[in-house]
Amino acid sequence: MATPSHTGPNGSASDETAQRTDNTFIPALIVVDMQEDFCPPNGSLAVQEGRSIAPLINTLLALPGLAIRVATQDFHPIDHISFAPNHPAPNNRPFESFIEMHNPAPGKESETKPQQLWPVHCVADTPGAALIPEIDAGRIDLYVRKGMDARVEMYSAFGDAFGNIDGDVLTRTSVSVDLKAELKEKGVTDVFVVGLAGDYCVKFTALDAAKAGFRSWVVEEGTKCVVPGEGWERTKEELRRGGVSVVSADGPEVQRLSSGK
Ligand code: VGL
Ligand code: ZN
Repeated sequence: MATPSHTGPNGSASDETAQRTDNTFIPALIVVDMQEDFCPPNGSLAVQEGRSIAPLINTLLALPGLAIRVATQDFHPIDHISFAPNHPAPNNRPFESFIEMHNPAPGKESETKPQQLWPVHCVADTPGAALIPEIDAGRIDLYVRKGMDARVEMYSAFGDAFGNIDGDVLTRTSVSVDLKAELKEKGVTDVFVVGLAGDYCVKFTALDAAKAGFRSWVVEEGTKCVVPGEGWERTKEELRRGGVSVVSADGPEVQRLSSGK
């Protein structure tokens, strides 16, 4: 067979390899979950200093080299599996308790994962799910609402906790947009991720961007964590292991977004 060694049987590996190795630079910015419920002073799951990153995020949103600017919203039904009050005591303490979650994909129900419980947050169509007004929403090209299937957690904007992705039947009930398909359609090569929370939705979105074949970057000053300090240090190690680079807003990678070159 004359098949080149980097080409997978279905051709997908060659697509992704090509994107990583050529010099094309078509960057996207993903602004993750800059919502009232994740921000002080009133958010039900407020991340320390969460609101303080809005000015930097607006500076990034204004950079002319970006091909697409995406905002995600955690957008849960009131009976969502991650809400502590939806489970019986005593194992229903927000932040502390874990329950067993089943993969809702047909035929995969025996697959389970531990799921951390949270205070009720970002309920669809409530003020807590709104983007904070400090974010320059006029720059957003595409909104992704996620976590809409009550049965499963979805930290990443690309797929749920079991990796159900690519616009399959299940994921369509959990997320409003097939983000990988939208970015590929625009020819995106590089994904820059900022927002809340660094140790949850930013982390899993950036890891999934790398898995989807994009170069993936997290801008460190553009995120805050549920567990700052040690939690962020652990997260950075996981990001590195997953092929994601953590960069500074002052560094050359972000500088490149000024020109798009
Ligand atoms: C998030 C916890 C629960 C996040 C979402 O946006 O990081 N964290 N749901
Ligand atoms: Zn959530």
